[in-house]
Amino acid sequence: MGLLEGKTALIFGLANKNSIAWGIAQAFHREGATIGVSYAGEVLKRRVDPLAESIGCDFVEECDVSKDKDIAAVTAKAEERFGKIDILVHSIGFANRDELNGPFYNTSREGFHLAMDISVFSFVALAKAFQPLMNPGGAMISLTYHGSVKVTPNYNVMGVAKAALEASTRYLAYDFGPQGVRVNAISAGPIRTLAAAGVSGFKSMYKAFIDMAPLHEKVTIEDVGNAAVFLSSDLSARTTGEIFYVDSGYNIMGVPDMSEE
Ligand code: NAD
Ligand code: 0WE
Repeated sequence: MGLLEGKTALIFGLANKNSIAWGIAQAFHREGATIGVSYAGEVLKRRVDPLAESIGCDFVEECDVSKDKDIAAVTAKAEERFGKIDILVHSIGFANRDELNGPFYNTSREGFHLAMDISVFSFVALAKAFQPLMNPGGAMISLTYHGSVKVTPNYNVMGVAKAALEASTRYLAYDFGPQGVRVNAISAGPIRTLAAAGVSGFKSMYKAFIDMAPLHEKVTIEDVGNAAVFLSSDLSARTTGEIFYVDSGYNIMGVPDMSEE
C-alpha cells in the first residue's frame, strides 16, 4: 500500500517535465495520492496537460499567484472537486532576470517587491486560502534553496526571498499546529530546471556543488519527490516548521576538501 493512499494533494508550480513540481507529482502518484496541479500561464498549458494526464490527474488549473482572484478561483474549484485536501505543495519562485546578476545592492524596489510577492507572499496567501480545506494530519510544503542562509553569487534578491520563505514556514507551522497541519520546506541542491536555465555561472556552480558535497552526487527531481512524500506522509507526523535539506550534504561543509582528485 502506498504511503499517500487516500490522500489528496494540490501541487503549484508545474511548468514542464524538468520541474521539481513534476518530480513531486510523480512520487505522490506512485504512493497512491489523488493529485491536482496548477500552473502559471496559458503558454504552459500545452506542456502541463499531457504530464497531468499521464498520472491520471484531471484537475489542472491555471493560477497566477500574483492575482488574488486567481487564488480564490483555484481554491473554490478545489473545494468543489475534492471537498477537503491533505497536501499543498508550493513550488514557485520568481525574480526578474536582471536582479539575478551583478551586485545585490542594485536590486530595485520593484524587483524586490516582485520577488517577495511571487516567491514568498504567495505561499502565505495559499496557506490562508486553503486552511478551511485542509484535513487534520495534512501537510504544506514549499521549496527553498541554501542561498537563503549563505551567499550564493548572483542569487541576490532570491536569497533574501528564500530567507523570508523559510521564516514564513515557521510562522505558518505555528499557526496551523493546533489544526494538526504541518508546514515544512525542502531545501534542494541545484537542479537544471527552467528556473535554473540561463542563470549566469550555473554550470560552474553545479560542478563545484558536486565536488564539495559529501555524497558527490547531483540532486534530482526524483530525490526531491521522495523527500516530499516523507514530509507529506504520516511518517513525519511530529515534524513541522523544519527546513529539510536534500542537497547531498552540501550545506554541512565549511571548507572544500582539496585532497581529493
Ligand atoms: P520551474 O521553473 O520548473 O518552476 C518554477 C515555477 O514557478 C514555474 O512553474 C513557474 O510557472 C512558476 N511561477 C512563476 N511565477 C508564477 C506566478 N506568478 N504564478 C504561479 N506560478 C508562477 O523551476 P524549479 O526549479 O522546479 O522551481 C520550483 C521551486 O524550487 C522554486 O521555488 C525554486 O526556487 C525552488 N528551488 C529550485 C532549485 C533549482 O536548482 N532548480 C533549487 C532549490 C529550490
Ligand atoms: O530558486 C532558484 C531559481 C530562482 C529563479 C531563477 C530565475 C531565472 C529566470 C527565479 N527567477 C528567475 N527568473 C528568470 O527570469 N534556484 C535555486 C536555481 C538557481 O537560480 C540561481 C542560482 C540557482 C542555484 C540564480 C543565480 C545563482 C544561482
